[in-house]
Order: sequence, then C-alpha cells, then structure tokens
Amino acid sequence: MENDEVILLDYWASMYGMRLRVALAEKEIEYEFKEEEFFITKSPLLLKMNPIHKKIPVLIHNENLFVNLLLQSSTSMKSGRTKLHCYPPILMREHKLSSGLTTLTRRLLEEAALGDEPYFGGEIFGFVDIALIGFYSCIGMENDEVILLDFWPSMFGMRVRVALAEKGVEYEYKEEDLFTSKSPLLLKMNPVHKKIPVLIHNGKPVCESLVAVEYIDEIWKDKAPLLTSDPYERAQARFWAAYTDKFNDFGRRIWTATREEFGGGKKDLIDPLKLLEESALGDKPYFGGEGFGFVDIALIGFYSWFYTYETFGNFSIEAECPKIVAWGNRCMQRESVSKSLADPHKICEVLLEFRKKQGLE
Ligand SMILES: N[C@@H](CCC(=O)N[C@@H](CS)C(=O)NCC(=O)O)C(=O)O
Repeated sequence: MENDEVILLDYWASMYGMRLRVALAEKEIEYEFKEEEFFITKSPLLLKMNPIHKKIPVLIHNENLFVNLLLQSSTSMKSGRTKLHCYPPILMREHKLSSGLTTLTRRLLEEAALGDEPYFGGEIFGFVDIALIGFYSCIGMENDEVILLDFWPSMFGMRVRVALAEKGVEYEYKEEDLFTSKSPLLLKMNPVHKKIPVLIHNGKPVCESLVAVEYIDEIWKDKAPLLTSDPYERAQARFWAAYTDKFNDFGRRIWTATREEFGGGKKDLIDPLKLLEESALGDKPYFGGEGFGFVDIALIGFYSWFYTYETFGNFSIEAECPKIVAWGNRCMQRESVSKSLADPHKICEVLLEFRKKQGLE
C-alpha cells in the first residue's frame, strides 16, 4: 500500500470532489491532485478515465479507476486508519438528494439523520458527514437577499441577469424607468454613477456590471464557473470583456444618427466587432473555448441590439461577422441567455419612439 499511486481528478469548487479530498485526508493518504479546467476543456485523462459521465471527481488508484460515488472506494482503501462508518442505504439516498438542498431534504437530514448528535454517525465524523460537507458552502445562501436594479433593454443589466441565471440564483428584479426618473433606491445604492445595473446582496450594493458578474462568480462558486482559475486566462478574459463595453458607444452613434447619416456608423461598429471575432473568438464555440463564460456574458447583451444597429445602420452584421452571429445564436440556445435577453424587435420599437421624440425621424 505504501507504493500505491493515487491520483484525484478534481475541480476545486466541486462539492463532490471535496468529499474525496476529505476522505483521503481522513485516511492520511498522499495523492496527486490534478485540477481539471472542465469548464474550458476536459483533459484527455478525464475522458479516458470517466468515458461514461466525463465528470470529476475521478479517483485513480494504481490505474484502477473509481468513478463518482467513490467515497466507498476511498473508505475501503486503507481500513487501518480512520474508520469512516457505513450507513444504511436510505441515508445514502438522502444525502445524494441534498444536492438539491430542498427544505424537505434538509429537514429530513436534520431530524431523521443528525438529530442531537454531533455528527451524523454519532460521536465520530464519518461517511454521511463527508457526503454532505461539500454542500456546507451553499447552505444558508438560499436565505440571501438578492435584488437587481435594472432596466429591461440594458445590455449591461443583461450581463448580470445571465450570470445570476447561470448560477441558478433567485433574485428580486426591480425595474428602473430610466426614461422618466431614477428611484431613490438607485441613487442611494449607486451614488457615484447613478446607473443600473446594481446588484444588492444582503443590503450591500455592487455596481458596474462586470464587477457584479465577477462578484456573482466568486460568491456562488459551486456552480457554472465563469472565469478560469488560470491567472493569465483570467486576465485575457477581463481584457476582452472590458473591450466589449465600447460597443455601447459605437452602437449609440448608429441609432442616434440622423436619416442622412444612416449607415455612417457601420465601420465604427463592424471594425471592432471583426477584431473581436478574429482575435478573441476565432473558431471556438465560445470566447473561453468549449464553455460559456465571462466574455460571452460581457458581449451577449449587445447581441439583442444587433437588430437595432442593422435597422438604423442599414447593414447586415451576419454578412460582415458570421462567426459572431453564429456565436450569438449558440448562446441563445442556453436558457440562462434566452430568458435574460430583451426582445430585439421591442428594443428597436422603443428606440424608434425615442428618435421620434428627439426629432430624428
Ligand atoms: N459601465 C456601466 C454602464 C452602465 C450603464 O451605462 N447603464 C445605463 C443603462 S444601459 C444607465 O444606467 N444610464 C443612466 C444614466 O446614464 O444616467 C456598467 O457596466 O454597469
């Protein structure tokens, strides 16, 4: 056993991976931790070792593979050390259910399994404790109060909406009517810029959409990571995400142009969009590679404005940037995106009204 080779394919935020880490630590087993950037791409080793589910964690013990509910494997690996008590199958099923963290499941676990004992097995830390402990970081989050001050056509607001949807966070949406006046709450929560979106988490405001998306990624880190753990890739993602901010000004030049100027703003918008297409997206499905992430969220709100830019600019974005349009269509397949984006025709209608009021029509 001393010469055993133990490798753990894992992802740092995974509650399932945490189970294995805790079990191995309890058994004082040395092992090699191999971080999977599964959000970006799955390693050939993961695909080989877990060809069915293609998921972490995978415990590789002397080339024998144990997949998913591996706790039993690591429990039996070194029985001489800490004993991780076995529990009846009913509890096994219940702690699996705890991934949903429903109130019923929690109550059941608390009343039927834990009771007044210090640990699930009684006096000693054991199997069910390990099964559940990874979820500890999410428990309590359900009681969080999350409010979003937003304005429906805002591409910046859409970023925060998509990020919250990706994470499955429930929140109260408060519409600000920016055409009329700003609410006292907005002025109080964002006294510097007085702009939406503002994410209010347990009473504390987070302003600036990209800051809010990063905050969401850090707070609800157990699900759908938006930024990678690689510092250089994170820096690159932040660079391109910040670059997408410019599209608001480029687009505005198009829909605020007079009839005579129509089409004049095309180059202003298309050139940077082409640059983004060639330098950042390339032939990848998403900006970060295989998985939807930070830069996709930064740009996707503008996709719902493409129709407006095309209508007032009198050009086709698809003809100029086909990969960007294909990317937008791909993103729209995600529920988090399709439910969060505003209707492009509605945006265009509202801006037509705005133009009429401004005497531009
Ligand atoms: N950089 C900000 C931009 C936010 C922004 O421009 N919001 C607009 C709506 S799309 C707004 O609140 N405008 C009101 C104003 O300018 O007074 C962010 O990313 O959150």
